[in-house]
Amino acid sequence: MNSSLRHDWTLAEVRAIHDTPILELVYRAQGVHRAHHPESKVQLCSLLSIKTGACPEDCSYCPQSAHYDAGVETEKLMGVEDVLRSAKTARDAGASRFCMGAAWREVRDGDDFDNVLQMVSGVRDLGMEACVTLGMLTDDQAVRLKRAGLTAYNHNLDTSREFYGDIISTRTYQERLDTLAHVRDAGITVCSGGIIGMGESIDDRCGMLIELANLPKHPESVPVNALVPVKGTPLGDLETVKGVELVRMIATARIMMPESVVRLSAGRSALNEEAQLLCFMAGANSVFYGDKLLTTGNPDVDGDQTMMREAGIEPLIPETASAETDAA
Ligand code: SAM
Ligand code: DTB
Ligand code: SF4
Repeated sequence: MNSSLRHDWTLAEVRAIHDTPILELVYRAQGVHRAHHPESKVQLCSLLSIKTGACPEDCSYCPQSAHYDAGVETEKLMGVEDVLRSAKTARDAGASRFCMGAAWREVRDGDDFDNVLQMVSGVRDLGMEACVTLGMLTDDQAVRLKRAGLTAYNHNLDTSREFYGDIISTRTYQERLDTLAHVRDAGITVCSGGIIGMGESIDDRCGMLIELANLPKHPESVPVNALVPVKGTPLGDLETVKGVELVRMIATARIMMPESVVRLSAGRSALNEEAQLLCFMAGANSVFYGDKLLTTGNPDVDGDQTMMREAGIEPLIPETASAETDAA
């Protein structure tokens, strides 16, 4: 473990970083970035909703919750072949990680989980990293996912411990942390981050980053989402966050967790190109790539390719993208 990585951040310290004048903050974050990551490279991750809607949880940001009517069509678990066809299309368009999301509260053993295991090994066989986000997980289920070849498990803390109850009442912060521990113990890399723009305070944003950085090991990837307000959800009428708020959050995450991949995630459609480039300057080195997130839109592939080409940004292809390198 790298002893220069810190796990003892305090709120006062993190607030001071977050609130630094923006040009100074971005300069500092870019310095940290260059010390730990190749410059001008951004990983392209594609996302697919493999099971959509009718979720029993009441997460107030989420259009897939059965508690609200956000007009999302419910769909049962997709077939393995269809998922792998979609993964191949994403790979051929340049993605190196394929992320599969299911609107489940938790994983249940049985046919559906067995099919997800087949999806994971099929994606790895295509030479891509495989990530899933399936809700809560037991230690045994995490081990089975690892055996199937899973690269990363996405499970977001979403906000601070203090604000969590204002957003979700059907599960606790501790349950989130327990699943992250099962993932870590199984030897799967951890993808965990959160959402800004849900009515939380700046201290809540910093508090969430502290929870992530003070875990025994930093998550290997940290998605920073801006709320996509969806009509019908309790947060559907909120305004989208300003680009500069994402820049501050990304820069602060980059400085606190120097080796992690920081993903500029949901909310990119509401940002112009310049704001996105400032996020990359602040240390974001991954995006969701493909016309759709789970149920909402994302910048289209052609536009992203043009933006990257004009900016001289190249795809970051991790060694773990190749199935052969991860036989252990
Ligand atoms: N059901 C699983 C869970 O909650 O962990 C996996 C799927 S869930 C949709 C994955 C993540 O999507 C959430 O943790 C949240 O961070 C993000 N998300 C959901 N709705 C969103 C929205 N409207 N805007 C931004 N992010 C959102
Ligand atoms: C993450 O942090 N963001 C992604 C992924 N992990 C699963 C999900 C974003 C969802 C945005 C709303 C939607 O499309 O339904
Ligand atoms: Fe369900 Fe996940 Fe959406 Fe919460 S965020 S309602 S658990 S799909």
